[in-house]
Amino acid sequence: SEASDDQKFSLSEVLDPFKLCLSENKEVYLEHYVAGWRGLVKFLNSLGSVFGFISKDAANKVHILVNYLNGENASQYVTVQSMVKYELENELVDLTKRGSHPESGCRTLLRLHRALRWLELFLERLRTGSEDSKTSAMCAESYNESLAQHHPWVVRKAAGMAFCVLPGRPAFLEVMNVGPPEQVVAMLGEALPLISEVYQITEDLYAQRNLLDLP
Ligand code: 1PW
Repeated sequence: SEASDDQKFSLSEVLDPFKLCLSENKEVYLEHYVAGWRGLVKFLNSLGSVFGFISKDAANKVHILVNYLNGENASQYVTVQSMVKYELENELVDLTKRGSHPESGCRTLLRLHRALRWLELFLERLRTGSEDSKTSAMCAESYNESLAQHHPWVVRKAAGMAFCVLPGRPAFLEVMNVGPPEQVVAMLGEALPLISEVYQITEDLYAQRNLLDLP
């Protein structure tokens, strides 16, 4: 709700949902995936207005997926696996060029999936970095290794400018609102393997189905 969005962000709002993402047979629950992204959007908003254009796009995509989760075909959208199966079998995905399904669950999730890799790389750098390491550089490096490859020049430029104003590591860890730095590092160490697994399972699924380049 809007009211809870005003409250202070805590890193657990991102990490807890990703911890709940995997079912027993390693399927990815869309509900928790989307909840993790909701937390992330809130986090990006707390970093200030320069992150607005970044969080706005992520928020739009979250919104699209929430509509599927609550829509008339909700039962098809329980896991990423069931979503992919359902949308492909019913020809609800534009496979080669944009057409009548510009907001399919598959292509929408793919954008968040690519961005999740950025997050994973960035949080790993944050976890292992020293007190004086530059978050702006860590953020830019992670971005260049992942999401940047999918962005046109103008977006890369704008993202680079946003990274520049990130606070130093101590202040950054404080914004995460978990406690002392050691505690943030411990929390990241616990959650990152799970984020990484969710990422890899989604990546394998999309690769198998030849969906990694959806327009
Ligand atoms: C501090 C750590 C930050 C990690 C969070 C990652 C947030 C990712 C959001 C990036 C959005 C950049 C601007 C939007 C670009 C869109 O064109 C692009 N969206 C994404 C998520 O890459 C592609 O979506 P589109 O245009 O094909 O609908």
